[in-house]
Amino acid sequence: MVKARGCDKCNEITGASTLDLLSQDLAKQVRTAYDRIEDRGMATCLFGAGGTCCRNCNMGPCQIIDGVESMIGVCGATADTVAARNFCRFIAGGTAAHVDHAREMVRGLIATAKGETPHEIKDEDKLHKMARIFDIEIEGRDKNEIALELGEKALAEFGQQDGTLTMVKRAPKKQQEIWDREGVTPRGIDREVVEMMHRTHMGVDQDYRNLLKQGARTALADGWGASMLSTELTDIMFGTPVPKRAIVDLGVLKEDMVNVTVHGHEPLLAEALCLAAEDEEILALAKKAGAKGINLAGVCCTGNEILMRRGVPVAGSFIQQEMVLATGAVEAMVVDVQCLMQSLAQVVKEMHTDIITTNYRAKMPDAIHIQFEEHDAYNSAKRILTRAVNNFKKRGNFYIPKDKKQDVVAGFSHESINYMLGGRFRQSYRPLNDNIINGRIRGIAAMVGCEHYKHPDDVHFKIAVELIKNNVLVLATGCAAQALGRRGLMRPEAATEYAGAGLAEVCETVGMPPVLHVGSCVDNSRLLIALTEMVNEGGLGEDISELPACGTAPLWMSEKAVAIGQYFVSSGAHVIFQNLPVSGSKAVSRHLFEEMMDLYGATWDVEEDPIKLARKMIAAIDEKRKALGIDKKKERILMDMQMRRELEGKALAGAGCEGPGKRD
Ligand code: NFS
Repeated sequence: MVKARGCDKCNEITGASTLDLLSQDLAKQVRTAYDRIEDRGMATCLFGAGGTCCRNCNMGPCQIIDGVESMIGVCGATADTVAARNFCRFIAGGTAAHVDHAREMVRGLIATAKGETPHEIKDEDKLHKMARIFDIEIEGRDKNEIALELGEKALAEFGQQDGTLTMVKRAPKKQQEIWDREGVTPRGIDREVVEMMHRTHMGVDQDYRNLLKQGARTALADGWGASMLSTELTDIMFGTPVPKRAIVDLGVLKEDMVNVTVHGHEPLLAEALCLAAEDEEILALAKKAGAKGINLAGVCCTGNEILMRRGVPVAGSFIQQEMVLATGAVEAMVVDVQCLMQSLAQVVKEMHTDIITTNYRAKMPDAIHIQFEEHDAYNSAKRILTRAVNNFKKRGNFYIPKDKKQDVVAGFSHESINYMLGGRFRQSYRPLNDNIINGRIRGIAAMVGCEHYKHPDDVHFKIAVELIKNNVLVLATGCAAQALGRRGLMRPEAATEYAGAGLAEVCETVGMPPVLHVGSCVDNSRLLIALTEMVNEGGLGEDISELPACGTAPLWMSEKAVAIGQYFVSSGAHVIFQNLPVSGSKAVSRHLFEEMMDLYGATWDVEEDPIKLARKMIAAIDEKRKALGIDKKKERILMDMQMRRELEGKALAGAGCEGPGKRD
C-alpha cells in the first residue's frame, strides 16, 4: 500500500481515494485530521473513554474509579452515577441536534404551505397518510391547507408538556404497552431533552437506572418524534425517495465545472441550491467564467438527502470532508449544521475555495457567512452560487482522483422497499417476511452512523460483507451508507459477488443490491417504520423485539449515534457498537448490556473486532429465529389460494391489525 503520510495507522484508515489524494503535492500542503491524529499520538483519556470524568460542576473535574472509596466525586457521586449522567448527556446532545433540525423542516413545511418558499408539496399520498395520523380532515381540502394544519400540529409536538407524542401510536401495539409499562413514553419533544439536562445537573438524579430511564424516553422522543417528523415532512415537501442510480466518492468532482459541495444536514438549503443550479442566469454566468455548468455534490448527511431524492452525487462522508477540499477543485463548500470540522476554513486558507456558513447557529472563524433565508430561499441560493462561479477563474492547481468514484443505487425509503419486494400490484412486506420465514433471508441488519479515525476504514465493509455472505439483508444510513457505497456494495451486482445464495436469489429476482441505502441519519426513523411494517405484516412476532433484526453504528463519533442506538434498543432492536463510554462503571455496563433486556426486550453490546461484531449480530438474529420457530428448514408446502388466505387472515389477526387499508 502506498504510504501517503502520517502514521501507519492513518494509512490503514484511509480509503483508496483518500490515499491517492493525500499523496499529491497539493494535499501535502494542508493539514488534515490524519496529521492531527499523528500530532496527538492517538492518546485518549481513560476516564473520558470509560465515562467516569465528571465536569458537571466546579468542585471538580472529578475523575472517578469504580469501587475505590478515595476516588469518588467531591459531592460523593459514584462511577455509576457519573457514567450514567455522561451517557445520558450524550443522548440529550444527540437528540437536541435532531430536534433542532426537525424543527427547521417543520417550519419549512409551514412556509411552503403558505407559498413562501420555492418548494411545493410533492408527495400528496404521504401528506394524507400523515394527516390521518394527526386526525386532520382531508376531504375536499387543498393540499396546502392540509400541509399547513399538519405543520402547525407537528410544531406543537415540540413544546407539548403532557400526553404522548402522536407518532408513538405508529409503533406496534405491544411496543407501546412496553413503553407505558416502563414509563418511557415520550411526552413532548423539547421537554424530554430539557428534563434530561436537568436530571444530569449536579445534585439531581443520582440513581443510574432512573437516569437511564429518562435517557430512553429522550431517545424515543428523537426516533419516534423529531427524526420521524423530519423524515416524513421532508418527504412531503421534496418527494419520498425511490431507487436511483448515482455515483459517490472524490472522483465525482468535475474539472470543467463549478464544483459546489453542500455539507451538513438540513436539506432545505440544498434543495434550493439544486433548483438555482439550473437557473439560466447562473448558468450564463458560469459559461462566461469558462465553466460548463454547476456541479453540485453532497458531503455527509445533506449529501445523503439529495442523493436519495435527486440522485445528486456524493463527494465524501464525514471522514472525507477535508479531502474534498484538499483537491483544490471546489469553488465553494456550503455548510449548515452538524458534523462540520472546524479545520475546513484552515484547509482552504491558501486556496480559492470559499467556506460559506449559512445558518446563524453554526458560524466558523475564517468562513464567509451568507444567512440562508427560508422565505427567500431561491435568492439566497443564487447569491451563494454567484460567489462560487466568481471563484472558478481563480482556481489554481488541483487534483481530482477521477477514477475514484463508484456506482450506487440509492433511494430505498421504506415505501420503496415495499414496492421493490411486493411489486406494483402487491405492495407489502409479505414477500420480505416470507423470505425471512423460509430462510432465504436470515434477518435484517441496520448499519448506521458515522466514520472516524480510530479504526481502519474497512470496518463497515468487513461487517457488511460478513452479514450479506450469511444472507442478512443490510439497510444502511448516514456515513456508514456512504462507506458501503464507496466499496461497491450498493450495486445490484454486489449480490452475486458477495451475498449468500438465499439473499442473492432475492436480490437478483428484484434487481436490488444486498445493501440498501435508506438515507441520512434522521432517516433511521425509516428503519423504525420498516421494522413496524414487518411486525404488522405478521408471522414474525408481535413487536420489534421478536424480529430477527440487529443494528450497529461501529464507527460512531457523534452524540447523535448514541441517541439513535438508544432509541433502537428501547424499541426492541439489539444494538452493537465497537465501544461505548461506560466501561468505567460495572453497574451501568450491566444495565445496558443485560438488564435492558427485561425492560425493552433488547440490549446494547460492544465488540471491537469487525468480524466478531458481525458474527454477534448474526447470533442475535439466529436467537430470534429460534424463538420464532423458524430456525429449521421446513418442507416446502405448495399453498393453494384458500390456504394462503387463511394464513394471511391469521397473520393480520395476530398483529392486531384491522386490515391493510387501516395501517399507516
Ligand atoms: Ni449521523 Fe455521524 Fe454526521 Fe450524518 Fe455522518 S457523522 S451520527 S451519519 S454526517 S449525522
